[in-house]
Amino acid sequence: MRVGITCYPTYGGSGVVATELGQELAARGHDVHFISYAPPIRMNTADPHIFFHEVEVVSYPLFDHPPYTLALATKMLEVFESESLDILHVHYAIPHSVSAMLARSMAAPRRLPFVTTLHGTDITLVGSNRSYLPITRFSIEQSDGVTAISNYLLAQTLKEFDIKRPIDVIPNFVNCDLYTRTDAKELRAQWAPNGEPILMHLSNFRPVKRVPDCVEIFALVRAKMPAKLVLIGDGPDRGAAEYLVRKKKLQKDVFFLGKQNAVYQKLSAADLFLLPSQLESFGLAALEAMACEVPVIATNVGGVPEVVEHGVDGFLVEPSDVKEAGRYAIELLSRADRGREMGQRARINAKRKFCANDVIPQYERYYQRVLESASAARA
Ligand code: GMT
Repeated sequence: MRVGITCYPTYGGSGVVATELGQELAARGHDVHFISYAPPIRMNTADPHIFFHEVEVVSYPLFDHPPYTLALATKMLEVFESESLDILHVHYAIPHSVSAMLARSMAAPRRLPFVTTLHGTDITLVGSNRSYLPITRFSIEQSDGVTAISNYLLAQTLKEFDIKRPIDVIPNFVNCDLYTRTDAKELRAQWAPNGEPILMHLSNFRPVKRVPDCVEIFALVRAKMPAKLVLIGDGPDRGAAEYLVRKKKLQKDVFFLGKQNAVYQKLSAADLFLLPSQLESFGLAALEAMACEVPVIATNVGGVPEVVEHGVDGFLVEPSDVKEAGRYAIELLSRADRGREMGQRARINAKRKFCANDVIPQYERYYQRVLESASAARA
């Protein structure tokens, strides 16, 4: 199949999932054409089945906001024509599904079906804003196929958007061969030279992630035992987290790594992963940690309980309940095995439910279904 994929190429869950999906499809022999304003961060440029098409957004003094949605639609059409795409798959409804809808109309009577995958804030935060709700609902209704990454997000979409069309749940996934616990002795020695337990967090540091809560939780742990905190990622709340670290005089124990690639290598050094988000439709970072045998303390919100089972893979607490999270962290890290057994169970569950080898064929079958119904509709 020749698949066009559009996503946000920056650090963020939806872009990561889209890129990994493209990579997995390419590994199965499909030709994958990424269409975006920059190459996605985790894109493997060496794969001969992977191509990148840059959307050039022309500016003009009249434009306060250059119309990216239109330039993207034009590029989608161009790639469809030059590469004979079979299908377009857009990740994050806004504005990608609107561009795909325009490209499909421009391509007619030739067939350019498109699938929209909903990831979370495109429904729960941005899409439900009244400035975007009607057009988001319209583009979801008009998509040839729609998938959501968790049962929670499916229910939320049906409720908030009053959508009448079917939406399939295809969960996020992890490459279980890549995301596996590796020997991280060097990293451990660098961050925790005296064998201290390492707590870790990975996100885009947006307010919804509540990164300062990681520091609060860590401070409770640190008051009871020597420990280190490694924060991976960057974004609007990094300053607030750094300030809190200074205020609590934890500078020697907290490391800010900024944006990182190959996070599986770093995750393998962790004893515990923290995801104290206000809301998560899935919580991909928690899954990546689980695959690397790291138990997770996360908030009991959105789709997280579909990923992390309380008391099995880690623990779930209410948002902003840093005290409860701190108690669980201290309990886990005080165990004789420091949570290793829980981490091993976490990997077993991650593999059982969310392994790329099982999830990618679901996408392939879904594309096939969409292509068949699109040709049936035309006939
Ligand atoms: O919150 C983020 O990391 C950004 C956002 C995105 O679309 O880039 O993430 C959403 O999609 C991820 C991948 O499907 C999910 O794992 C996240 O839970 C979801 N974020 C929220 O719902 C807040």
